[in-house]
Amino acid sequence: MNILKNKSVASWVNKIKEIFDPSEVIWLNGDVKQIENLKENAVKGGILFRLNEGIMPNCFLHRSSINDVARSESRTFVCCDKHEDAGPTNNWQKPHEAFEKLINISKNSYRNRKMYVIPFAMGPPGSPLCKLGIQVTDSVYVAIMMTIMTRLNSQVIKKFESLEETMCNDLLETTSWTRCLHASCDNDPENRYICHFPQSNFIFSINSNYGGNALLGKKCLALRLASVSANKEGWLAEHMAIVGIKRPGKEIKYMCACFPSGCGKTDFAMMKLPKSYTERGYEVWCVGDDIAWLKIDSNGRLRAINAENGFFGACSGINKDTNISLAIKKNTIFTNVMHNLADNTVWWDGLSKDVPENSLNWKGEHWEKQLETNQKNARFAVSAKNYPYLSKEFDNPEGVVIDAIIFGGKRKNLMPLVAESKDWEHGVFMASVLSTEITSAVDSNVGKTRRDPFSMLSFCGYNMADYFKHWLNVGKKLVNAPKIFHVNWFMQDEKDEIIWPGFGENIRVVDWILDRIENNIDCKDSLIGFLPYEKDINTKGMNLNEKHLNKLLFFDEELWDKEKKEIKSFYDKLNVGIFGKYIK
Ligand code: SAT
Ligand code: MN
Repeated sequence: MNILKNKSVASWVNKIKEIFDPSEVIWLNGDVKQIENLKENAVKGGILFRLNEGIMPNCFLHRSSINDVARSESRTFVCCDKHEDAGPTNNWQKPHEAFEKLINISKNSYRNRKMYVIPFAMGPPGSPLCKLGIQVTDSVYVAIMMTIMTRLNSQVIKKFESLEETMCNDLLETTSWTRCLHASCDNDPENRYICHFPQSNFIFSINSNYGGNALLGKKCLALRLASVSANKEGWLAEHMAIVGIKRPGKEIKYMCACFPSGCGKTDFAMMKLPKSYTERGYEVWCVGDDIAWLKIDSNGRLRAINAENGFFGACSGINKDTNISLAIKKNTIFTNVMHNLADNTVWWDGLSKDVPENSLNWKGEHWEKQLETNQKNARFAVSAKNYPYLSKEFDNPEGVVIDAIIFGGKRKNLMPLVAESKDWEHGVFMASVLSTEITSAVDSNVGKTRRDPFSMLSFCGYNMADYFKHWLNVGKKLVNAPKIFHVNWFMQDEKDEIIWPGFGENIRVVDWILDRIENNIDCKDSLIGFLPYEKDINTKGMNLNEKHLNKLLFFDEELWDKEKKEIKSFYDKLNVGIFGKYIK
């Protein structure tokens, strides 16, 4: 096998080598031994710490630079010829100007460093939606994380070989595979840029090694660039989990779930059912937790694949009673968690009641009780295959048929526990105004709502108003379109306490959704969509009184009148000229 048979790959990598001047070039091929070597070298270089082999086999801890702990939205750009193509929700720069600026900052920055070349696929290699990319980076941490989060194996390399490609002469020329150029530089936030060039199928990211800024197959390729292609080609690249639900005596039904961050998307994807449900034979299978690519099949049905190969999740709140904890017992890279020196393991908020006494915080300093912050955006990265309840359809190149799409935000009132959209268009409208209440005490906007359409505000690579239209167009082509639902797990009572317990108990709402899909039950009509009758939500074994249930299933039209005003001004900012009938 020789990937260099592909002329565009060979010429591009050569050019990058000339400009960045590394001491050595290392081609990754997915070989287990090679990855072990990389980890070993990272340990020697102090980039990774090997954790307790007996308790957490093949697990490592990494600490980031202290100013490189999150996605940098203000430094993220869509670089296309016309500003209006990026739309009002994206930062924009002219492609040549951005490219020159980044090259000037980063050229020669691989000097005395190794350059890792990572050929990867997003989506199963046999899938019609599969996309190929090559990431080049000087960070061994980023290279190792890429081997977890993307598909990297001999099948992928064969696909590169079989492409008939010519030389890549100009670095802004387009190629059929995505060029992902990453340089750590000196992690300087003032010179940090994450630039997307949709016309060139190219991503250029410098001065950050953080997940979404540096693992360029993820948000950059699989959402921002892919959403642009999807708009042109008639499919969907979405910020959604994919979950299969098995009910007793029935086939597994698959649904997509779309919740803005902090609303429990990963918990939903890896839902742990209450005992009363598992005893009756209910099962939940995870296909994906973050990014879904959806395509209309030859029968006019929507099918979804998970674009990724692993999970890059937040650790906070994970404890031994969650299903997620089963995925991260081995083969996991932890970033910015606490290091428990007593047994060389890791710790984060919520893992157990007390912070371990003898431990280092995320910066590697000895933890002292008076220090509040001990971890920073603590994360895990692990291959999907590590999760015991991964769906057997995970590698299915055709994907799974989607019967429902569930959108949900965090609202203390207004939005009922669950509402079924009246039709596709109404569902798209509801998703376009998806919103969460800002609860973080550090944010000066506390109490206000943040609108995050389709939870894609940070990830749609083109004009958001065109994105809504694209969703409407896809709906027109579907036969038996998935039903669209809106959920709200966060409604509060008069004492400001959240009424619904959430987590595994959400199966009770999913049950109603499946009953609606199967036409088993009736519903109430309302302005916001079809609502459940109280009797159709199973509350057996729950501590929920009738008053609370009524509140959860009630739609307040007075509040909605106020909301409509907000939506109008939001649409004005986005230049959305459709959906007028819903906000009259
Ligand atoms: O880095 S990711 O974008 O994958 C996760 C996050 O920070 O939201
Ligand atoms: Mn995400």
